[in-house]
Amino acid sequence: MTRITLVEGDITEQQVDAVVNAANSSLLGGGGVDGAIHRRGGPQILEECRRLRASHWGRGLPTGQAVATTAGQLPARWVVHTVGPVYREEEYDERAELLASCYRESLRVAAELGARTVAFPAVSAGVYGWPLEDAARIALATVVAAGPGPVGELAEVRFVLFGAAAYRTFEQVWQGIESEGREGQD
Ligand code: AR6
Repeated sequence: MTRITLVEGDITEQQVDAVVNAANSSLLGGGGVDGAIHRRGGPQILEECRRLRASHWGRGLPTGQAVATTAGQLPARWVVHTVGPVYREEEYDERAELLASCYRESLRVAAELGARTVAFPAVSAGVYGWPLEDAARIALATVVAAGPGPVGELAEVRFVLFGAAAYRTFEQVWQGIESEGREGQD
């Protein structure tokens, strides 16, 4: 069974096998989580990202996909870079599917590497403008639905929320999902 946990904190400090980066298609860095990961992880991560751009991902990593590099000097072993969609109400369905894909693909890549513990930020919920509560619902529901496939081999999927408000939002959404699950069993 995979444990799903929520913590308030900084993803760059997590003692897990893989941390997920909310990157952009260029894979060459940015602000938010991406900036923090490259800053704390050091230049090795960017070197590997450049190699990915020079080889398989010449046109950049498409939205909804995921790819791994070293985690450099972070406590983790790997960074799994994924590209979330920019929020756009008019194209909600397609983009929500891409956001779900970020979680599924990141879990698949992490499981393939042999990771047992994975930490996620709230992908797309910062610069990319996705409303936090909805981002939380998609994130949690997708990870729950992904088991017992790739997630079955993972001991823990941890959501690392930046700030008390983000943590509370995830916690409320998670309680809702858990109580629906319990009702479903009755
Ligand atoms: N640890 C955990 N969560 C964090 C941290 C951290 N150190 N820093 C920010 N957050 P964002 P996006 C939260 O903007 O919306 C970058 O420039 C933040 O409060 O990092 O997917 C990339 O290069 C928010 O809840 O990612 C892309 O261009 C969540 O992480 C673009 O931003 C995601 O915010 C991606 O935008």
